[in-house]
Amino acid sequence: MIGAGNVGATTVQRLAELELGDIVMTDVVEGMPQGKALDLMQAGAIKGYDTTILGTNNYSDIADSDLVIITAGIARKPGMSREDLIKTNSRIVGEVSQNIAKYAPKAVVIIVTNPLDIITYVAMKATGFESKRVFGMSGVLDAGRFATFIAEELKCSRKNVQAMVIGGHGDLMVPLPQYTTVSGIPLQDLLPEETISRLVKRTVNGGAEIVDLLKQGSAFYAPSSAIVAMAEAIIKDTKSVHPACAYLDGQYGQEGIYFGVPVKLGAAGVEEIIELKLNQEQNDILRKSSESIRKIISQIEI
Ligand code: TXD
Repeated sequence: MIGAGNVGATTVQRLAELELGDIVMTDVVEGMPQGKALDLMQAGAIKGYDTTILGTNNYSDIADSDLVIITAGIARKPGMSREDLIKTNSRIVGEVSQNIAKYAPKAVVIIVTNPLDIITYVAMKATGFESKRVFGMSGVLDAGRFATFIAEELKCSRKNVQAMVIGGHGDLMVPLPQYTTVSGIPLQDLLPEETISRLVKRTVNGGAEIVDLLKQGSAFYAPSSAIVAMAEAIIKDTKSVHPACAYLDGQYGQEGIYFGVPVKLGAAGVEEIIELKLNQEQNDILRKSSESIRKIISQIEI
């Protein structure tokens, strides 16, 4: 785990509890990953897990990792433009990626740092890894938010809802009601169109709703659960289907950019990209989203 902040440390906690493998957690802040790792090891004595967790400030400790998750970066601060954030986080993740290539050249890499669609591209270029081994987390989180709002509206179990959200991570995400079901029942048979579009809007605004409430920082409980769902698919080679920020090579009419699409995840990373039929409005948002991503990546230096 690169970055031991809110998302990084919470993900490590969840992974440790599942005993999926030994974990190394790094950060630039001295002592902090070491302190959190010690705390998490001691939790194992009480909670009952034997996962080894090493906190460190040295990249060399990630040697030969099978899976690397990048949550390192800074959040946007008041007065900072989106471009400034792109510059800073591209620089951080560019450096992290070079170290992954050096010390863990066979790893599958999951990117979490925002702006996700851009930073995932930076990581793919900077590691030099084949694109199926470098991808981002956002769709699982966004689908989890959509599922929560649907379950609340229907007063049913969240566990029954299977939601699908694709597109960019941000204003241009595309929740897909026609590919969302409740125990196999199409969502559109259960809720009127106006209600569904209200829930879609709340999903698109889902991250901002939490930022506004927290006043400081952003969501990390649901994001860490989403990362674990993807990590588990890779570690156990389950071939689970999840939305992920994946490199498109002609799929969805796009080439050379990353954005959210349904994929099959296994030990090799993104083992297949699944193409869905979309309606006109959804296709239009995807086109807009891809144009804005393409414009930004054409301007950044890697
Ligand atoms: O859906 C998604 N993809 C997201 C993305 C959901 C939630 C959070 N999302 C993004 O993840 C968020 O916008 C941030 O870009 C990252 C991490 O979020 P988090 O909430 O964990 O941020 P923190 O708590 O500020 O943690 C970031 C840590 C912090 O401890 C820094 O010291 C560290 O990153 N950091 C570094 N670690 C290692 N190496 C370098 N160079 C470095 N720079 C900063």
